[in-house]
Amino acid sequence: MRQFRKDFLWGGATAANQFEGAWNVDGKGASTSDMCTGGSHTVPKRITRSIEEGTFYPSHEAIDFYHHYKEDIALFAEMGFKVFRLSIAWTRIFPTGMETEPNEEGLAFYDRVFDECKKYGIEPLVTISHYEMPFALTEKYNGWVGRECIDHYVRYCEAIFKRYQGKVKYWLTFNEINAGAMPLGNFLSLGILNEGTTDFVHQVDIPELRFQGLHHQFVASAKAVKLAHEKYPEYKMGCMIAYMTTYPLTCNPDDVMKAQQANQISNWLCSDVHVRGAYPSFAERYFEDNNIRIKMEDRDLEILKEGCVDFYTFSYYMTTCVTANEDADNIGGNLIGGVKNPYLKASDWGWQIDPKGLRYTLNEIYGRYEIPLMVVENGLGASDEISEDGSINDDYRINYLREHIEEMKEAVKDGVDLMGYTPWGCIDLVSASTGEMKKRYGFIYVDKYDDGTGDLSRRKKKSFDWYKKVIASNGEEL
Ligand code: BGP
Repeated sequence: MRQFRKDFLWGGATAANQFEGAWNVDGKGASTSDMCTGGSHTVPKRITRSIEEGTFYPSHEAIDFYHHYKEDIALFAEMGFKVFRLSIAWTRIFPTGMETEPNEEGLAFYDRVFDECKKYGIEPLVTISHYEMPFALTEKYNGWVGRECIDHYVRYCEAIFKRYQGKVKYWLTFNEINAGAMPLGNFLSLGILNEGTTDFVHQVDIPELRFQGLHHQFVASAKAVKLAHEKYPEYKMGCMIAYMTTYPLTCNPDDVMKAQQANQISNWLCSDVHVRGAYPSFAERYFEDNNIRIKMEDRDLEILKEGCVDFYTFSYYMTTCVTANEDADNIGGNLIGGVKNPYLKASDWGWQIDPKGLRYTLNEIYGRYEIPLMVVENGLGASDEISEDGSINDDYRINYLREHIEEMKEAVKDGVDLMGYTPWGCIDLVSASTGEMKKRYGFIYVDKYDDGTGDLSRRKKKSFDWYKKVIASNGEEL
C-alpha cells in the first residue's frame, strides 16, 4: 500500500503581513494589508485610506518575526521541519511597486532568513504575493484592475528569482488566487478599493472589476512561471488555491446543480487557468450571465498557455453546503458562505471541520490534473489558554491535525501524489480575516494580544512535541 513519500515535505506556513511586523523599517513601503486595522470578535477589521486614520494593533507589529527570525527558525528546526512556507513582502523589495531598482535592505532581510533555513536543511516555499501589494498601486491603478500591475509584478519576480537562486526552489505565484473570484477578494487579494469600501468583509463589489483584476493576475502569474522555466530550470512553480469543496445539501438535482456551479466558479476556474493554461468552457456563460466583460490583449490567451504550473497547492480548512432552497440558514464562512452541514461540528469561528472532505478534495483535484499536490494551509484557529503551570494543552488542535493527516494518508493510498503538508500559522500570527491575534493556529504561542500588549516571548504548546513526533515518524505516529 502506498505511504507518504520518503522525502515528504513536512513543515508549516506563514505570510509576511501576518507575522513579520517592522511594517515601515529598512525602506519598506506600505502595503494594502498595512492599511487594515486590527479587529476582534466584536469589532470588525476595517480598511483605511491613511495610516493616521486607524489603530493597527496587532497588525503592524504582528509577532515581529523580522527581529525574531533566528529564534523562530530554530524552533521550526527543532520540530524537524523540512519546509517552511513564507511570503516575501513585495513592499520590502519595491516599496511602491513602481521603482526600477529593488531595495537592497529588503532583499538582504530575506537572504538572512533563507540562510538561516539552509543552516537547518529547511527548504523555503515562497509565496510571491500573499494577500498584499504595494498600497501605491491601489492608489494609482485601483490595484490589479490596472494592467500596469502585470509589468510591476514581473519586475518584482525578476528581482527575487535572480537574487535567491540557489536558496529557494519552490515558488507560489499568488496566495489563494481564487479569492478574487469572490467579493471578499476585492481588497484582500486584488487591492481594489471601490468607492464606499471600508468594511473589510462586506466590500462594495463590482464583479466585472474583480474578474478584470483576476485576469491580470493570471497573465502575471503565467509570465512569472514562463520566466522561471526559461531562466531558472531548477525552479518549481506552483499555484495556490483556497479550496472549498461545496456539497449539495440534499440529493435534489437542483441542489446538486448549484453545488457543481459553486465548485466551478470558486475552485476550478482559477485552477484550470493555472494548470491547463486556459479559461474553462463554463466561464463564458458565467461571465455573460453576470455582465462581466474582460478586456484582454491579443497575446493574453497564448501567454496563459505558456505559463502552466508544475505543482498544485491549496489551503483546506472546511467544506460547505449549498441548496436551491432559499429559506435555509446562511452560516457565513471563510471566503464564501453556504449553509450549515448538519453532520459536521464547527470551530469557535464557525468554520465547519471536515477531515474526510480533505481526502475527497485531494482525490477530486488529483483526478482532474494528475500533477503533484501539496496542502499548504490547514489548521484550527482557537483561543488558547495558558495553564497555571505555564503549559498550553491544545489537544483540540492535535485532534484536528491528526484527523486531517489520517485522511491525507487515505488519499495517498487512493493514488494521490502528495508532496507535503504545511499547517497554517505554525507560530501564532495575526488572523487574515478578522485582524485579531486571539485566533491562534500555532505550535508555538506568542505573547502578543489584541490591545497591543505582550512581550513577544515564544512558548511551546503541547502540539509542538506532538508534531515533532509526527514528522520524525513520517506521519506514522499520530
Ligand atoms: C487563508 C489565508 C491565510 C490565513 C488563513 C486563516 O485564507 O491564506 O493568510 O490567515 O486563511 O485564516 P484566518 O487568519 O482568517 O483565520
